Amino acid sequence: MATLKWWQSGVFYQIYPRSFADGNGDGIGDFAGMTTRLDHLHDLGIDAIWLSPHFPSPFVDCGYDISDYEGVAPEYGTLDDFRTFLREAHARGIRVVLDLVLNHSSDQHPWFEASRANRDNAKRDWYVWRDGRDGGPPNNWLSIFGGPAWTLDPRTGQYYYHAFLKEQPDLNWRHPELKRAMWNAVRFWLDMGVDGFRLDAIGAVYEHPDLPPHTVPLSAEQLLNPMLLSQADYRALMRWQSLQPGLHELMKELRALVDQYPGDRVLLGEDEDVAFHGSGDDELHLVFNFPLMRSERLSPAHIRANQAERLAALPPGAWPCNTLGNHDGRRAWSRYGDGVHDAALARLHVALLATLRGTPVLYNGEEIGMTDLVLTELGQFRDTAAIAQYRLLTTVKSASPAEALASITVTTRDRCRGPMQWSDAPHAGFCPPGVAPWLPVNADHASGVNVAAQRADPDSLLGFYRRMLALRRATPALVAGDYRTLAQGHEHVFAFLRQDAASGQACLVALNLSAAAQVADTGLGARSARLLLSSAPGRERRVVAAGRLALEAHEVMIAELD
Ligand SMILES: [Ca+2]
Ligand SMILES: [Ca+2]
Repeated sequence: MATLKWWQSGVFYQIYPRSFADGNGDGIGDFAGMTTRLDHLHDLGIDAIWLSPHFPSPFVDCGYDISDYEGVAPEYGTLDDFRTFLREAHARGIRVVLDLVLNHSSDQHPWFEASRANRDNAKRDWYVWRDGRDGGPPNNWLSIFGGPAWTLDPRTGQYYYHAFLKEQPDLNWRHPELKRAMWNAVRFWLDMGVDGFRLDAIGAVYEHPDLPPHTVPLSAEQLLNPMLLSQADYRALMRWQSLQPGLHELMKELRALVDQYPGDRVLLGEDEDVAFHGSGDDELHLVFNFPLMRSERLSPAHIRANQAERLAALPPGAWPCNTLGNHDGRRAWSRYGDGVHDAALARLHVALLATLRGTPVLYNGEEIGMTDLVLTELGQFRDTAAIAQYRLLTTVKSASPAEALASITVTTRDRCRGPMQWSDAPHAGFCPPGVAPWLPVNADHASGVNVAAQRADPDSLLGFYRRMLALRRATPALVAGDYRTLAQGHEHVFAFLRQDAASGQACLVALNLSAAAQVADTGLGARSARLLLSSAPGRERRVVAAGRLALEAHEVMIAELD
């Protein structure tokens, strides 16, 4: 295990800063609040924080529209508050990884304000400007959030390109000055001591310079929201707007920059394409295994197929990275639950992430079983994309307000961005009583879904997360071991072996994803194993017959082979 880097052996935890902890009592999360809650993360047993964007932003796309790459959003505090947070995290052995949005800035970034001022401005070509055609936009490209990807700027009579919202103009990465300015921002944070970056939407960085139109025959209705298309249609639609030549060279360049710093700074890509590992170790260190998430239920067949495909696809030297939730999707509890056994399933989810080969990335609130936030009035929504979708539904598609509200309630990204639930106090202890939090707090904080209640109860989900992460930390086979599936054809039990050559340790992991007791033949014969962890209450047998596992309903069983 000694040869592994911290980002291989460690557990990552994503914080959505606006919703984590409010330190100054204005209803918005901030660095002062995050700093006071670092002990929770230390006790949880994580090794690194990935912070969603904390930069100054008009917040049109929830912070992913940045107006200063070297600053801190005033509502989150000051650079000094950031430095304090970083120092206190490091003092607890926790690394800090920032979000890096390369594709676009805010339209209120001074770079764009200069760029749009006139055609001769030195920063004109830091963005993607083109003349219109036949009285319309330069071509038929679409924004990933819906609508045309081009917006006319009357001041100079040209269109600018935006892969996302019109308030997020794309940066032109073919311009050397722009590149230099962004690399300076990267160095600014690395010099301060941050431990790396999670790269946002990297596939969109370059677009085809000749602007070939897309030729996907889709209905006007389908084109309203490209994010709802099938993977194949979406890829075809975005063929000239994503994954263009030059991207891997750019990643290599960024990697070389990061490698100039000591301490194994890390790059984690918001992309599932293993090509971003380069030859294995010359582009990004980690690339998310998003296909694992892409299932309504986490069945043994789905997980086995995912692992077989994923591990085979990684280039030599590349390290896997698994996650089940983030700031864009649904809460894992709600998404993969069945409405009946959700508490047991949540234990299986963290056990899966903590025992599969690769780096686990957790999402804040998962450890206490936070559920999807259900908003009931349009005025509560903060997700601009959802509000835009509501307008679209009620105008273009003639939906009633109630129908449109019902639709966006289940698709909005706000559902997983509710304030962290610290206690059963008003607003779950996120912000003071009498202050309105920026998004409503889920009512279930009053019935046990909070940190304080679960800290006091070793049998809580939080207690299980802590046991699971502590076991991972103490067990070389679970971190460094290779991976071999057992009981291959079992419909309900996902079982596998993690064997670490260096320590000689071998661990058996068995996850019963069904609500009934199961027996699984592992092919390990008469070997015995010593139980390290079980989620079944009162499991007394400390020795397990490794060849034939008897599992209780939804049991997580981890045992070390003798
Ligand atoms: Ca605040
Ligand atoms: Ca771009």
